[in-house]
Amino acid sequence: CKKCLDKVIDTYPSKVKKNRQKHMLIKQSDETQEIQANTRTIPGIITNRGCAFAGCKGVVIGPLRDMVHIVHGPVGCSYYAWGTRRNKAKTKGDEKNFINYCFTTDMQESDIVFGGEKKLKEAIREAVELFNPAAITISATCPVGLIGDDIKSVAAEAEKEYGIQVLAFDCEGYKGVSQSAGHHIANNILMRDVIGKVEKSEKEIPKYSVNILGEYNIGGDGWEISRILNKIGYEIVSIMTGDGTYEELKNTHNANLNVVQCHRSINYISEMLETKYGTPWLKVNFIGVNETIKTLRNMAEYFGDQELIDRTEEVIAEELSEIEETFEMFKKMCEGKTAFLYVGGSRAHHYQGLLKEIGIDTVMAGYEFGHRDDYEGRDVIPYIKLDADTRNIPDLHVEKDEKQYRLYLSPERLQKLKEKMPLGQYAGLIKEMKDGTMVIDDLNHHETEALLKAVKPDVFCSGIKDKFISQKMGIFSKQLHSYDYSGPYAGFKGAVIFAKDISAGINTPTWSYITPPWKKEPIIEGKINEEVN
Ligand code: CFM
Ligand code: HCA
Repeated sequence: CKKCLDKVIDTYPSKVKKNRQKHMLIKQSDETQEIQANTRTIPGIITNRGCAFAGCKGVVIGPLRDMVHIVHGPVGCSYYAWGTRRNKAKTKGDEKNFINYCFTTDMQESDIVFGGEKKLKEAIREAVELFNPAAITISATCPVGLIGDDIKSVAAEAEKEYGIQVLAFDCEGYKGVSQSAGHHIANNILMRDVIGKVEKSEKEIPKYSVNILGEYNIGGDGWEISRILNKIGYEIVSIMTGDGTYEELKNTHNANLNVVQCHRSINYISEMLETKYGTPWLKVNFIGVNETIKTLRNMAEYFGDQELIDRTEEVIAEELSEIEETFEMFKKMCEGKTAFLYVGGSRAHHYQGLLKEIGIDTVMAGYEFGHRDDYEGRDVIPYIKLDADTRNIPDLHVEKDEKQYRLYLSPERLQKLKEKMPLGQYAGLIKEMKDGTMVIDDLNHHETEALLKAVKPDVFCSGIKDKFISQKMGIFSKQLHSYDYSGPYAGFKGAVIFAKDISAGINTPTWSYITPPWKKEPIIEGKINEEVN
């Protein structure tokens, strides 16, 4: 509520208050609302954001399982990026899978002083000799950019020497204002150097061929989505990048539709694929029963064949009949509760429908690093002012590939469909929120604590950095990044697992044994001194 928000920011020095105000709003559908996003966090504020390295290596390229991903930097960055996102991967046949490993140059002080290129060359040699991977990536961490190691030349030399692709990512942590910069860097290199490498004739491309973009197989979500799509009759060419492979990635342009789950992390590639190869992209959401059904129906309508449409309905009916009873039971246990959602750049939107289905209202939602289009919809893109941090990560310019450009649908049919479904479009988080609910960008720890105290939602859906703040206050917290080691949450069966986990978390008697700090301590109210200019 407005009063809560005012109270939260009232304790700030005036400059900070002015800044933070622009990152918050109370939804009002009779107004066009604007939010400030993708700008620098004020130094000193405890943010949940990560860095460009996390977005590039940790999020986008890390899940590709048949490549060796070398982290060039101190061991801490490597350790941090080691399997922590729970992006699952399985070996199929004799394919390679290095997902359980952590490869690092383990830079020491002497490497920082004298340069780390020699160590990097050595690491590539070792990786090739020991693992013989399909390709190698090198991700730069902060010190690499600061000392000026030339990872691109090392990669180019290694490519010649070993005859495999070695991709260099200049994703030093300090680039941009968050993980988001790393997504962009990763998208550019994958598009420029990997996608498009396999030429196929039209006849070789299966009719119902799709790519799943922005799905990282956290807790097995990608597997559950693939199971449903395969059951209907779709062929998945490439999944980007959860349990994905270098070999599949090269083929990404050989599909008839791209479906985009996480818009934030992959919209650069989805746009470039359309420009270069003519493949349209459809914004989908496999989180929640209704959203999954809507997605499946949109996909079937895109292809337009009655047989596929009928098969889609058959699968929906079958899947629904398997979950309905259990789902209903959990709903009864959650009905009437409220939630806060604070996650990276898409889940704070994607989970609102699923929560609603089990009777939970979202009263506050926000992204760590979403851009204005993730909040307000892609229509605002032309009006977004780019600051220096964003301009630092250049857009990759692509043009129509005369040889491989194909239109599956006529431009007229595509235009018609665009009026019915989010093809090349995303309406953003704010649109679906109820009037009076709060939207907050880059929510920090002070604001988290103050708002939890003021609003006391029944569940706080967030990540590891703030989970325990909430639980020590007696408010159940569900991690929407790692799923608290549960999942999958996608699709029909995933919705039931989610409902079960939320219902257990809300209804456990644990919370009544916790006395929140505000019940036993006097609260010191105060104001931080204004800065002296
Ligand atoms: Fe996309 Fe993601 Fe997310 Fe993201 Fe992330 Fe993630 Fe996330 Mo953690 S790609 S934006 S950078 S859906 S790692 S799998 S959970 S913050 S909301
Ligand atoms: C990242 C990864 C992360 C962190 C999750 C969390 C993930 O931001 O680099 O803070 O709980 O999903 O693993 O978003």
